[in-house]
Parts: sequence; structure tokens; C-alpha cells
Amino acid sequence: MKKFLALALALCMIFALCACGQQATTTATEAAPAAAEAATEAAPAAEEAAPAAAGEGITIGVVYKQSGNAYFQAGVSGFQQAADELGFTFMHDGPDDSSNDGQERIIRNYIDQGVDALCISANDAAGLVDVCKEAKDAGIVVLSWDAKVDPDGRDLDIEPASAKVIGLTQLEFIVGEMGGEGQLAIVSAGATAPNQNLWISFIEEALETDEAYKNIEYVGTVYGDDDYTKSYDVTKALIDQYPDLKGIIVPTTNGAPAVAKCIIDEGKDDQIKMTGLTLAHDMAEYIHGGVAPATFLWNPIELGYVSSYVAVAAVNGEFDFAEGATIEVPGFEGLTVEVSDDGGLILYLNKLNKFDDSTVDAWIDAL
Ligand code: RAM
Repeated sequence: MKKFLALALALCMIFALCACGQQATTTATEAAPAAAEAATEAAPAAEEAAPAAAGEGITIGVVYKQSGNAYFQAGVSGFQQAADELGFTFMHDGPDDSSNDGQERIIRNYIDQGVDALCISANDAAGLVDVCKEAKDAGIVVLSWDAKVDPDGRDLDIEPASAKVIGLTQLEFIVGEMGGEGQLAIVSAGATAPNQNLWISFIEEALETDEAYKNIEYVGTVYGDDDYTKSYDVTKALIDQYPDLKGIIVPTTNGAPAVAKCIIDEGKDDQIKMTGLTLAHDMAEYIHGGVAPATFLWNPIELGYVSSYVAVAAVNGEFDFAEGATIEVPGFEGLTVEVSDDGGLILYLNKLNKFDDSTVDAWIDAL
């Protein structure tokens, strides 16, 4: 009876095939929800949620780029909210040094422990393919979330929004702040980071081809490796090398506060403005202060939450890894699998929020 109930409940998770693959389009929303809403947006009350037993007996191994990164701690709370609703168990870990080797060791350990699914935010899209293939051969569902594993190593990649939208939202904003002209630099995370590199590729393409940016002199990208001190130091070196620098894009949460602090310490906050992908709590003072007039981010809690629902459905054999497949997740609509530019499968949440002087405080408790 118990078994039957569990099966019946599991079947309540509805996954359908839909022929219409839609292009991802996202625009940053001006309005941030109240903090309480932000925190609960991804986690509807348990009684409204899909079947509590769907995840019973399932173990998920969550792997992220680095330990101690508040962005991934938020992501983990999304996995926890889904675990509370669906009943699966999960482990989570990331290397201290943001290395590919460290992630490989964690994944191997999870394979040895017999996990049913892996959810990985990769430091190197190609570097994890072999170990992920081993996992797939062992019957493990392999999802990447936040930062992709290359198609051969994954079943599906789950991303907050299209890479082009994420990249160009930051570019348009900073160029507006720069009055359409002057020197622009990027301070990124690690040099192999799949998500940052993709966003930057769209930024660089637009800088080369779009007339709107013809008066922008792009001086290049430097890497702070998602380390506060290194991000600060590379920013200082940039400012020394380019005394006329007017804008910096920082597409990484760990680097952003270090860059803002450095601009201010160098006494350049009247001249240099920055934007990027940031959390709210560690950037609010810089957003209010004006050195970062606005920044952007999706809700990483939601990314963990949706990844959990996909993982559980896939382990239960109820999610088809195919273009057009859809999944129902409480609080989300229209989640549809598409074919990504890299030829693999991708699912977008399509949510990007803008943190500015009037919205950032509402997000501080959540992010
Ligand atoms: C950092 C990580 C993560 C990225 C965010 C924006 O925390 O690099 O992968 O999505 O920034």
C-alpha cells in the first residue's frame, strides 16, 4: 500500500512533451519582491507542493564551484526547500580552491556512494566530461546547473536565463552609465568558468559588431578567480594601467564587492562605475553609494529548487531528456527544454532581477 501510494504520488508530477521549443527571452525586472516573498517565492507551502513522496529513497549529490560562496549557499537552500517537499536526501560540496580536480574528486566520491543524480555547477565545462560520463554509465542522472558541463557529460543544463540576455543586460547598463563612450573592462571569475565565459563572449561580440558601442574601447578581461583579495588586486592593477577607465562589468558575485571597494579606495568612484551579477547583501552599500548604480541577478534559491524537481523526475523515469519536454514545478510556468548553442539540452528559468537604490534592500534578507 505504502509503495502504491508513493508511486501514485510520484505519478502526480506531470511531465509532458510539447512540440514548441521557444527562444529564451528575458528582461530584467525593475521591481524586486519584498524580501519575504523573495525567500519564499521558490518554495510554496508544502501542502500546495507536488507529491511529498516523489523523492523518497532518492539521493542527489550537489556539486558547486567553490565552498564558502554565499551564492551557492543560497542555491543549496533551494535544494533544501525542494527536499522538504519531495522527501529526497542530498549531499553538497565544492572544492576550496575552485578547481576542476577538486570537483572531479567530489563527483567520484558521490558516484562511489551510489547517488541517483548529480547536480553540478562546473568550473570547467570540458574538464568534467569524463567523470560525468562515468556517472552516466553507472545509471546516474547528470544535470548541470548555473555553469554547464559540456553536452557529452550531461543530460541537461539548467540556467537562470539565456546567456545573451545576461551578458547584454550588463553591457547596456554600464554603457548607459558611461555616457556611451570610454574605456571598459571586465573583472571575471576563473578563466575557465563556463558561464562567465559565455556571457563575456556575447558582450565581446556586441562590442565588436553593434554600432551602439562604437565609442567604447574594450580593454579586456582580467580574472579574480572568485577570490576577494585577488579580485581586488587585479582591479587595482587595471586602474593603474588604464587611468582613464570609465566602466567595469563584474559578472560574478564574489568579485563584485572587491571591485567596488577597490574603485572607492583608489578614489576613482566619480570616474569609474561598475555593474555586474551580484548578491544584494554585500553590494547594497555600493549600490546606495553610487559606485554600482545597479546590478543584476536571478534568484539562486530558485535554481536549486527547480534543479531538484528535474532530478527527482528524471530518476523516477518521468522526465524525458528531449527538446520540448516540459516540467511542472510549483511557482513556475512554461519550463521547457530547448537545444542550446552547444548542441546539448538546456532549460531556462528566465528570471533576472535588477538591484538598484530603490530595490536592493528588499532582497538583502534573501540574498
Ligand atoms: C559566482 C559564481 C556563479 C555565478 C555567479 C553570478 O557566485 O561564479 O557561478 O553564477 O557568481
